Formats: sequence, structure tokens, C-alpha cells
Amino acid sequence: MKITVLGCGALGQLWLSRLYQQGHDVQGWLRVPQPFCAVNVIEPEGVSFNRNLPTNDPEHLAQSELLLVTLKAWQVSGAVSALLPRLNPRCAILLLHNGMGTQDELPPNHQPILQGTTTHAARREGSTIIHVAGGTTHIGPTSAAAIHLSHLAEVLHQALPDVAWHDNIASANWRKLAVNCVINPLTALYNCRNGELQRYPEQIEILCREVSSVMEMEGYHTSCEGLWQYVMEVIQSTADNISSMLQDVRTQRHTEIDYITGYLLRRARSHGMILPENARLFELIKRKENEYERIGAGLP
Ligand code: KPL
Repeated sequence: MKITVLGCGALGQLWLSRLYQQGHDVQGWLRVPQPFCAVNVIEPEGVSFNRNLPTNDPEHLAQSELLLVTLKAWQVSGAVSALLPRLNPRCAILLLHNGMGTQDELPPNHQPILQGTTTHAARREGSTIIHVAGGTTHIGPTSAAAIHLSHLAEVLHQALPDVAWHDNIASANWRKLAVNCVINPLTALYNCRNGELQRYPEQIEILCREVSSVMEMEGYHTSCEGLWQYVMEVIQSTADNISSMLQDVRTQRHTEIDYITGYLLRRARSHGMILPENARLFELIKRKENEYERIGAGLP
């Protein structure tokens, strides 16, 4: 299959290496074009993949059957909008990022669009990508043109298992949003690994209660207890992880908070609801982010 991977960060390189090894015709797509992308991935068992893969070939892009988007949520609309006019109308776009709301920012289009979340953990160490732990990628259609694309789950599963197909991906996305609304801002504020959040069960319960109240209004059957249980399970199974938001804060990069807690707060506002604890965490992360971005931009 001809595939373009948009974004060659940790997750992008992991997919590039696995899809290439599965025999697919892959290229990366970088914001600043380079002759190739040096893909250097070390798997959890220690096996490494090291190869220069092609990038930014417009012909390859025009013929791609899948555009796999592994950018951060806040980069998606700008980068995908720029590529839309150059895509084959049948090219599926799979958005794979934390948070929700990026699809609402795309211009009107008829591409088959899928959305997904993944629990694979990968991080950059210098010029190497460490695939820290395997996980599951949940994907499903978010546009009518994509409902018949369940075979893509099998193609992706062969490359980087597990991949699960969901006819109703929104429900899985909301559960992941709940996990990210709890783990990401709390780890960034307490500057701790995911597992250390087990010390804050009451605060996690308050956050889960707020998230579940919005989910109910959105039409998803859920409960605070069920979400709390799920979030605690993820905290345990990813105990050693440094969350993506803590990594962003430590390296003073823009975070995905606008698409995680920010998205939740926007949905709550549309139902006339106020979520005090999520709003407080949102403000704290924004303040942190604004501080280092202001200093980075040389502003007083
Ligand atoms: O998605 C994650 C992230 O770090 O962004 C979790 C599930 C919290 C794992 O670290």
C-alpha cells in the first residue's frame, strides 16, 4: 500500500519503520522538506531499525492511499489543510493524536477521515526513538466516506499490533479523553511519572465526575465510578511513563491542553456546564505554557 506519514516524531518514526518492514511503499512528510528522514527506532526487546526513508515526494503523496497523521493535535489543521488539495480523493486520512476537535478545524472536504488513539509509548532520546511499550491503537470512521474502511485496521495491525476497529470511535475517543484530562495535566503539574498519581485518588474522582457529566450530556452512557476505575487501570499499566504533556512541559514545547481539557471545557460550555477542577488545571497548564513561550519569544 502507498502510504504517507505526516509528522516524523516518535510515533511517526515508529509507524514508518513498521509499515516499511511490512513491505508498504512509505514516505514521511516533513514541515521543512529534507531529502530523507533518518528513521532510528529501538524496540522494547532491544531490536533496532535504522534506515533513511524518502520524504516529501509530491507524486508519492498524490498516489497515497493513506495519509497517517502523527502530529500533535495543535499542528494537525494547518498541516492537513495544506495537503488536502494534493491528495487523491480516495486517500484515507487517519488522525492519530491525543485530544479531540481537530477535525472541526479542517476545511470542508470529501476525504474519508478516520480518527484514532494509541497507547503505544515512544519517546525521543537524541536522534533515537525508543519504543518504550507496546499498546493498542483504536481507529474508526468519523466521516461517511470512511465507514467501509475497516480493512485498514487489519493492514495496520499487521505492522504494529494491536489495532482495533470501532464503528463508533467517538465513544473510545471520549474514554481516552477522560484518561488524558486526568493524567496529562496532573503529571505536568506534579512533575511526576504516571504511576505516582495513585496518591491522588480524591482529586482524580473529582475530575472523573466532571468528565462523566459532560459525556452523559453528549449522549454516552458512562459513570464516574466506571471512568475512575478505567483511569486508575491506565495509571497502573503506564506507571513508568512520563506523560506526553510532562515531556512537552519539560522541553518547553507547546502542549495539547487546548485539545484535551480545552475541548472538554468547550463541550461543557455548550451545555451550559461549569467544570471547576478541570478549568483550574487548564488555567495552571496554560499559565506554565505561556510563561516559557513568552520567555522563548524574548518577551518581558
Ligand atoms: O496518552 C498518554 C500520554 O502520555 O499522552 C497516556 C495514556 C497518559 C500515557 O502516558
